[in-house]
Amino acid sequence: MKAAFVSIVGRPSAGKSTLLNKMCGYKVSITASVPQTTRNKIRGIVNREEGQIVFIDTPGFHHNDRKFNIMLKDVVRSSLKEADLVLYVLDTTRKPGIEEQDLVELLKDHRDRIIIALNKVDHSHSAVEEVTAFITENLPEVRWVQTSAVTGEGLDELLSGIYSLSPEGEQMYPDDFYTDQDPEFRVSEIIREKAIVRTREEVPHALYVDIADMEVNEDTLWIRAFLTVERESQKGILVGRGGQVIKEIRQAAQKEIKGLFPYKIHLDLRVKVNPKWRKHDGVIRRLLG
Ligand SMILES: Nc1nc2c(ncn2[C@@H]2O[C@H](COP(=O)(O)OP(=O)(O)OP(=O)(O)O)[C@@H](O)[C@H]2O)c(=O)[nH]1
Ligand SMILES: [Mg+2]
Repeated sequence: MKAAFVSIVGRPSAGKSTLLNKMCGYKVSITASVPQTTRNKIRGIVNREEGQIVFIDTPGFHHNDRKFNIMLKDVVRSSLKEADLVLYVLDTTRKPGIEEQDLVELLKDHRDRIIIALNKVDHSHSAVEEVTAFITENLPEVRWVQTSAVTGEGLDELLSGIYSLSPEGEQMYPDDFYTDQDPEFRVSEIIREKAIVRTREEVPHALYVDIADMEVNEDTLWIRAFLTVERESQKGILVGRGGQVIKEIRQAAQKEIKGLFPYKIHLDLRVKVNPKWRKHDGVIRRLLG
């Protein structure tokens, strides 16, 4: 049977996580319209008769000098080393820029084990011809498929292409696994997504989630979590007037978490300030896994 690790790389917001979720049939990776939503290597598993594909979603590759971004790039480089194949996702609603050039340079040496998704073809601003031309010029010989992670267009073809490039091997996870993330991590990601979509500008990037406690007592899963930001002003935004924003985040997260566990959910969610956490290697390493 076929068995492969496939690393999903691409510019922030290209649709890597949305594509992964659609291929797996489950939401394994959070998504949002702000760039750099994904911070960890997240595994999503596709099981078919032909074999098992383990996808590794990666943080978006970003052309920026801040420490966090440099470490994100390292994550992309290391997953190129670890994976059998690379799925390179391009957003066809944006012209290929300096980030694409950087990525193409990194990928050139892996030409025989790359497949490309030209994504968001459903979008009214999709300039698919232009982006296809960029690829045929810079990565000739590499197979590409036009996809929409929203409508599912092209995804069967993409998966078939991935299976055909995959080596033979032993299955790595049981048939019914669609991810390997531990419960605490999934809970923290759901909370983070709900906070990201309700805030803007610098707040989505300034926050991380700490799970202080998670335990089952009779029929209820008790979760105590902190949304951590860098500044008091950001804390104010997350709490909102009269606590409205944090309440909405908690309710939305609780609802989604409920779908994952056979328990009632009690989520105690608070906001905490940890100045400059993005400058501390320790916190960043822990977050990037
Ligand atoms: N119209 C359209 N929108 C898409 C498509 N794929 C993703 N999106 C949207 O694009 C935005 C970014 O999607 P993500 O899946 O979070 O992108 P990503 O590449 O994982 O981004 P990072 O984790 O930040 O690197 C979200 O608002 C998605 O809904 C698509 O095929 N068509
Ligand atoms: Mg993502």
